[in-house]
Amino acid sequence: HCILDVGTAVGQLALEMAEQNGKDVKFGFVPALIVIDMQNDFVTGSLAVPGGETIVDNINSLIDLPFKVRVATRDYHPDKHVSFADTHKQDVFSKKIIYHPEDTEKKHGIDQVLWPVHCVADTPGADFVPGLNTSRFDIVILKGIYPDIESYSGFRDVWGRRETDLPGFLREKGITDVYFVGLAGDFCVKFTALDAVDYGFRTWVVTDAVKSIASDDAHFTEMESKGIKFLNTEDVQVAL
Ligand code: VGL
Ligand code: ZN
Repeated sequence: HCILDVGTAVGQLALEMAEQNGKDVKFGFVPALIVIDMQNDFVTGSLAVPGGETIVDNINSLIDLPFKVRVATRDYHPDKHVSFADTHKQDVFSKKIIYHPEDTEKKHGIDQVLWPVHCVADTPGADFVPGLNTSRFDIVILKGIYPDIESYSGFRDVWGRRETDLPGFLREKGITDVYFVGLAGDFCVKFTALDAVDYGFRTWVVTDAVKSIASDDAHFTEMESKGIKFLNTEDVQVAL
């Protein structure tokens, strides 16, 4: 199953992407669905993404398509996580320079956006949203699990130092194409999708199964400039 049909618009796009990538052309078509952070806190909780509940149906219908694997990520933080404003006693949505906990010299500081407390391990806010069909996930990747390290991407932390099990899992399954859905389009979806390109996968974002915290426009342009392609749920149904 899952032979790429170059006669379709989506098939043509995949060919274009393969050509753009040059050295990294992947033959065949072995698609994975990656469902990002469909958790209570991002839908109805402390960091609710506008319209988050409206994408559950599209995601469920995608889950039933013949993907080789279905992956879910969960944001899963200890209760004094570095990304929480409360941890630093500052206002939410401000920034702080953070340094990697293992560095002795403080020279690799990066901006850390400070968020409300969200997706604390073992709390209902970190659970999958009700109504999401979780029964077919082949693997669930937890991220942001270390107190001092932020992780927007499902592949690795913001420092790029420690990988999750996701890269190895996708390689082991022979995946060529990854399709992203979930929350939030301008954070975890974007950073995981950008990493997917770096890891050599043809990368697709299903726009009617993604919602963002702020406006999509700038973020989608950034993704597009890295070779990520956009389509909607119906296009994926045709492609698969
Ligand atoms: C996310 C902000 C903080 C996300 C996670 O899933 O997009 N956003 N942690
Ligand atoms: Zn988080």
